[in-house]
Amino acid sequence: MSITAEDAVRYDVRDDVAILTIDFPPVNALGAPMREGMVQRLRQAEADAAVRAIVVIGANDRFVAGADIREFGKAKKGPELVEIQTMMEESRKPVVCAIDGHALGGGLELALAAPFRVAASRAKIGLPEVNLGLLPGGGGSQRLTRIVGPEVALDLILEGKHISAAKGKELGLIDEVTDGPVIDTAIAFARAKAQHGGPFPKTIERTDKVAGTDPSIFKTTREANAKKWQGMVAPFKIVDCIEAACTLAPREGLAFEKEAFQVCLQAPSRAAQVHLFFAERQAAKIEGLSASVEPKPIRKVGIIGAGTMGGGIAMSCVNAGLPVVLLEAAPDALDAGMAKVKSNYEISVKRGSRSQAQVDKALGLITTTLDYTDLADCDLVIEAVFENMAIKKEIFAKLDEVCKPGAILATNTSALDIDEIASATKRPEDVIGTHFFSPANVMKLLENVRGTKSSPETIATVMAFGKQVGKVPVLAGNCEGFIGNRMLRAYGTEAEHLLEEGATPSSIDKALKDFGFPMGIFLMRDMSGLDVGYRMRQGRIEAGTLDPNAPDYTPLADRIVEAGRLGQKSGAGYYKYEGRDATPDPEVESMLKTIAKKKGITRREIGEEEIVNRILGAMVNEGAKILDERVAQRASDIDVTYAFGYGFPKYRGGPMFWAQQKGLDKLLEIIRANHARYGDRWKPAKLIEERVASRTDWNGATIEAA
Ligand code: 3H9
Repeated sequence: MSITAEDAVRYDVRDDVAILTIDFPPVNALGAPMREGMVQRLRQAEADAAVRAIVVIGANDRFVAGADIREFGKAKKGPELVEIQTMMEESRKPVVCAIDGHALGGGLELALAAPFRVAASRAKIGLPEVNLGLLPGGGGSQRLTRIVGPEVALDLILEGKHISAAKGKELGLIDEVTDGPVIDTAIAFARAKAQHGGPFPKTIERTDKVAGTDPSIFKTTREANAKKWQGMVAPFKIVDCIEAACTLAPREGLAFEKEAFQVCLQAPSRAAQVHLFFAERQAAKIEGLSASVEPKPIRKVGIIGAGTMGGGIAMSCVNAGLPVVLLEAAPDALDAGMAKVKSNYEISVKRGSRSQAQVDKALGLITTTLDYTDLADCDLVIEAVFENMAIKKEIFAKLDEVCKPGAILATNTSALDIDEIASATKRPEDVIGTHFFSPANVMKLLENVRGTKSSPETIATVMAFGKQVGKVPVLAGNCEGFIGNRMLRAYGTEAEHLLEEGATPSSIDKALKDFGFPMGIFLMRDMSGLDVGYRMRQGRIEAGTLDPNAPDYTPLADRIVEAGRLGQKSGAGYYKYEGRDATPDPEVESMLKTIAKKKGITRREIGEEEIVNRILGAMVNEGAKILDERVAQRASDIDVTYAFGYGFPKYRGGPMFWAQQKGLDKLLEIIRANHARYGDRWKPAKLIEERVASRTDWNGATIEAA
């Protein structure tokens, strides 16, 4: 149902104050009806002889969440934001924005153009456009900089920070903060301003915080971040705009920002980041789930295993205020685990990311135990011991005995069969995978893995739990490696073949880094340690699911570990190390030559383009198979998995989005050529063939001819 301008902004008068209430669900974004409504209502208030002051407020405890992201890339209808801002700035009656919830992006820009702002203490404000590949394009880079100065503006806008109302007041962005109803404070404030009379302040004309700015801060910022921002457009343009706020006259600065905003809007990185914004929200939704299924409340979490993963998961829970019972098999393991948790917290206090009081509160929520019966009243228990099916089954059998009926029993396995683990209990409907990523207290992804018998309620609960602890939950099906690690294997295998054919660990890592990954695959493997993967391969060989004599088997990883090279921790792996500094190692090169010779491969020079196309092509081909098998609910879930769990550059939108931008037809050509050349590991996924034949995208929508 479309919303009219009159409904999007309501008009009431309380004595002599007009109240403009923005009511444009879901988040009061600056969509066309809302902009039109604001223009109409401001005119009405201006013309209303009974009105001496104007208050703008958002309905449903929200102010305005910014531009309507759904409008990007479409023809613009209705008035521009700037028209509303000019009306508020030029009004003869004082305009007060009453910020009750979020004032973000264009929402804060709207408020900054009003002469006054009051906020509820729970309100959050910020200019997070950078996360969408954009910059504040409604005057935010100019007005905010003029209020807080360039140093603070660089920090707030480049990081896309949401700050509290109290912090906003400290910085001069908010005039008054209240714990009571913000509408009452705003009305009283507006009345006092009307009483006092104009002219009212215009933020855009302030110069006190920008005069005499040292221009070197902009150069230093660009240089310091050049690597981090590689491939992105918005952060560089943000620095330019903040500099413009310090050097140009108000209207010129606004014009400069408008032009820079257009550049960002057209950049492919904007489309990619907006795709991820919606993909992240979509990922939380479970297809086919009846609306009557409610997640169970999670008030206490049990964690089994105080190793790196268990400790990190415990930190995620207590950081969100959830009490944790941390269980280990032996006292020394428990002590070592808690020592690691404490040292992680000490580092965060030293860095200033947490206060000592916050850390004390978090640590106070952890109870340690060696006794399974202490898990009896937990709503959710997460097992995070090492990857051994027999041990996991033993643990789940014990949980079945001690946990209360209806408790969710979850495993943090990264690859093992959830159904087999569930079979150790008499309640497989309560069993599910909750796969965290290391370091679990930092990484955003939570890959929840549904077993064949996991109940809808169990699935809904772990998805809601993910949000509760600040993660980005994605739902995967039960297969070896689920979504993330199954694709990682395809990608790793291709990288290993490239090595045998003539690439080097450093040439592959460089190509991946240039593509935008924070680090290449071989450096990453060296960092995590090579022995775990080796043991897992040996297990698969013993179980008969992996054949080391198959022609496609790539033995370098085994040879490296067998030579005592376990990665960074042993001083050598795919690279050799001086501390943390990696350098290419001729010994690995000679291992590769031996392997290639044995396989009859003539090694050759391999360029970056081929490396990227082969690695990403293999990854997407596997992704399409995952999608076809319904292991992932939708292509965008795979993008979310990779962007939040595997370092896939967000400005490229994820592997499936990348493939679609490149053209599924072009990708299929590459896959077919590789299939002809390398055989079955490149067998094209049926889904890609179908999509190309029907000229549709991953979602089945028709692709318009270019
Ligand atoms: C900008 O402002 C550019 C300007 O500088 C230029 C001006 C000229 N538009 O997150 P939720 C939808 S760029 C359209 O689950 P929460 C969202 O997709 C913008 N839709 O809720 C979801 O839909 P669905 C700068 C939007 O309570 C529903 O609302 N602003 C928008 O957890 C609920 O969202 C931002 O970057 C939007 N702007 O969190 C803020 N925002 O139900 C982006 C949300 O169909 N928004 N939706 O899945 C947010 O950060 C969060 O949504 C917010 C609420 C914190 C507001």
